[in-house]
Amino acid sequence: MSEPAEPFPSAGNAARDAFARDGYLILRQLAAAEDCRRMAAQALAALNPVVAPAEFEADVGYAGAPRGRAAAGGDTPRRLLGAYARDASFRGWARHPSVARMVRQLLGSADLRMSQCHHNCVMTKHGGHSSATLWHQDIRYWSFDRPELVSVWLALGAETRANGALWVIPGSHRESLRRGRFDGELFLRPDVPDNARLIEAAVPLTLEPGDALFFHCRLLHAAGRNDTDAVKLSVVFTYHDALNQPIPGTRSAQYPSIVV
Ligand SMILES: O=C(O)CCC(=O)C(=O)O
Repeated sequence: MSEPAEPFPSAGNAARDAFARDGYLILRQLAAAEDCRRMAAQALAALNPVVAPAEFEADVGYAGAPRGRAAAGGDTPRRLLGAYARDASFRGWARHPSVARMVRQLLGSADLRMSQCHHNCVMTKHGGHSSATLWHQDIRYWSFDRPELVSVWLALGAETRANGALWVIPGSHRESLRRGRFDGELFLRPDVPDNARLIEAAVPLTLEPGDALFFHCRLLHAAGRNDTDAVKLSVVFTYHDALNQPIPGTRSAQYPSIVV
């Protein structure tokens, strides 16, 4: 795994302050081009035929998703799961010193862990049959002592509004949101006026290959469909401090976290 082309920018107060204020931070060109190519090649090779474990468009239950695997587009792979176990290129990125150093600083962690239970995947958003992802916080289905986890989303190719890039609501990780603002699946209800006001502040994120987005597990985010012909590939891993433990018996505790 190569070191980034540019010396890693130290997460000084400015970066930490920006993350604390906005709930996310983008570091441009953090991953080397060669590492991105290796990960993309691995992901593409695992798409046809699909190498398990994977999640399909029919499984996600998002707005507009096909109703079953037999429906048109239902068997389109949406996520290649278990990325860490798939190839050394993913393991190298997950534990890359640049990633680890930044996440440690953002979480104030001296003993960092990577969850094998959440994200740990390659998002494979295909043109044609991809569904939109509504506004949500990742922590909604996660169970830890404290809602203090950071995910790192690495773009292996360009991410734009046309191919279904992420949108975020800056600062939303600091909002205290009552249960009634979310629907049964814990997506933000756009019909609630306070939510509509929040959503007005949303910004689209444009990423180039090698750009890494660090985001808080409470940050509200959403994403569009991929309306291009090319699959969009993004690698996502999630980190927590060793003292912020998954709750025993929950999905968050299904597999041990990896020491970073
Ligand atoms: O559809 C997307 O690209 C976003 C996925 C996402 O937000 C998630 O898995 O938490």
